[in-house]
Amino acid sequence: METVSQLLESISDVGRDTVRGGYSRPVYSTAELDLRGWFVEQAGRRGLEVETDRNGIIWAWWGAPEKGALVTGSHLDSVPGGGAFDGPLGVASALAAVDVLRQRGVQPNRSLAITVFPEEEGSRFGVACLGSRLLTGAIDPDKARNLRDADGNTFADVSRGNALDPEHFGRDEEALARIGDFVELHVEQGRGLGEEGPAIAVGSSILGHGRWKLTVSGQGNHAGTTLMQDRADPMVAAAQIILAVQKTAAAQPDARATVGRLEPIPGGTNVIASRVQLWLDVRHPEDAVTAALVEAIHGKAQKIAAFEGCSVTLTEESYSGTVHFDAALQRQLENALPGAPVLATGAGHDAGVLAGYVPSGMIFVRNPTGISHSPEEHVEDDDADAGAGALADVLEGLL
Ligand code: HGY
Ligand code: MN
Ligand code: MN
Ligand code: MN
Repeated sequence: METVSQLLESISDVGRDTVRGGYSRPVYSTAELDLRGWFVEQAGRRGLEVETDRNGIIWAWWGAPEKGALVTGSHLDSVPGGGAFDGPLGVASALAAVDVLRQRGVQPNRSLAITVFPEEEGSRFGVACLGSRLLTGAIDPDKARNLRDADGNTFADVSRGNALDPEHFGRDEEALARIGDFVELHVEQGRGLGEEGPAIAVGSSILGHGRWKLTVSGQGNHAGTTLMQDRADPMVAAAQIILAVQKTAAAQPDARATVGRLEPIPGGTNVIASRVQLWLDVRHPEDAVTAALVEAIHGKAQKIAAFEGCSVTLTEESYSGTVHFDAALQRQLENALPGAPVLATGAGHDAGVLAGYVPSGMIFVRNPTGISHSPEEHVEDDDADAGAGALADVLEGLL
């Protein structure tokens, strides 16, 4: 029986990013497809029946596919330069938990499925939790089909290239009915679990979060022939906007706002950009406050752009309101894990999308660095195994 660490070790060379460090495993990239292949092979070794649904979600069944099953899973795609655990820890722990349950001689009263959701990070097509949003109908299939990656490929075309028919994307009543309860194990991505004390926590809520794109348009020109006073440089406006984002969020308790991605166009060293795209990630427990923050940022951006002789547009890419997990299921998780702290998370998850449709819950495993979406994300071997044991305890109580 392999430990979680051994399972993760077996994929530790897949999708390494030698430029950024860490891992870059965009959905349907060679790396993520290799991880999908690894999962299918691991599931096959355990005699789990594997199928991929019309939205690209992989289901590995212990027992016949049926309504009201117990489902656990996570994702295999990553952010650019991400850590080894965000996503794969939940999938590897689910495989290890099946081994533990079988070793305990557990005879399930209902089928158990392990799921792998595509595009949880939204790193390639821009919308996070794209697979679970399609499954639940939380995103319009047409919008999903037309999402484009940085190379201009549509999600429809890339999905078609992976044996899916994008015309079948959308809410899947039959698949949703199969989820009686959903539990996701995930690496803790903040400092919620310190070095001392319990290594496992139970999730209670997910902070509301959204993504917006700001496009600042100026006058593209030559870096050498354009006098400073004659410029309308969108990069100069963008720099001030990023500062305004930080100041606006820092002044609002519990708010978080980030510009993690910025693209000058055309992006030449000796070229004054004609426009700059910035992607904004704003989060707060209250949806109305998030909306007010975005409005304030947009207003400041318009003033800054005008001062620099530029203009700015803002478009919403995706939004998920604050989610509280199913109270009864959360209590069952707490009963199965006596002494485990209860943690609200600032990170989005497929469990958060599903929480709006089926009983959904999460458990978190200690990350001693408290850093995530970075190569520094870490889980100690013992804690990883404790996580699989905790997941087995939780699942046993629900089977
Ligand atoms: O962005 C998030 O919170 C998650 O990691 N997708
Ligand atoms: Mn993540
Ligand atoms: Mn994740
Ligand atoms: Mn020239």
